[in-house]
Amino acid sequence: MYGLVNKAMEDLIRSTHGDETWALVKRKAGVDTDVFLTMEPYPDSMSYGLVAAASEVLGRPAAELLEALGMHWTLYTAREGYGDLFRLGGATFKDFMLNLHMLHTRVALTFPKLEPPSFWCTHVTDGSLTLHYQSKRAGLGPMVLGLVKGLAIMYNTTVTVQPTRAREDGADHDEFLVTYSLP
Ligand code: 1MF
Repeated sequence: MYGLVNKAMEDLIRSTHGDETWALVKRKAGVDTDVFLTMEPYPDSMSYGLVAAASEVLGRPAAELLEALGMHWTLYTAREGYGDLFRLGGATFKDFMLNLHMLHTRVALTFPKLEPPSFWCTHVTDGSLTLHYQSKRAGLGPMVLGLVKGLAIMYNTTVTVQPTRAREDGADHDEFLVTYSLP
């Protein structure tokens, strides 16, 4: 994954637990990269390793950290200069959900090493939708939960999100029931 993902994780852990803890996490994960480069692709195993190490160091389940990382991602990327992406994504939370796939297709055109997941929506009403998420990467469902919650904050919308089908339970892909109150 692009260095931007590891940087978001670094920013989250350093801001909540400090520089020392982050140094420990990196050491435990066997990562000796000093500075992650935003535009450089890194092996997925490095990001998974960092999450596993953080889980050990902080004594919190990996799923909880992934959710926190997802929430942080929207705020972090918006702050780090990808705000245009969010403007492109739509004026409301619901529009953004509907545009998620287009957005990744757009980013992937410019950054050929991006391996974007697929997102699509069904059962779309004024107050709810089913979000479908399919990825070549396993185990990142909890991150998607956090991503949706982060977007809710960004769009100042009250949102609930519940996993309804999971790949780890044998489903073909992950599904979430998302409800929202229009701002
Ligand atoms: O393959 C990748 O490197 C990759 C990196 C980030 C693929 C996807 C993403 C974004 N995605 C992270 C979870 C991935 C889960 C999976 O692979 O199964 C979050 C997607 C998302 C979901 C809900 C709401 C918003 C979301 O993201 C918006 C977004 C998407 C992509 C970027 C920023 C915001 C992005 C921008 C530049 C990137 C990488 C991602 O990398 C750069 C940066 C500078 C120069 C070149 C590339």
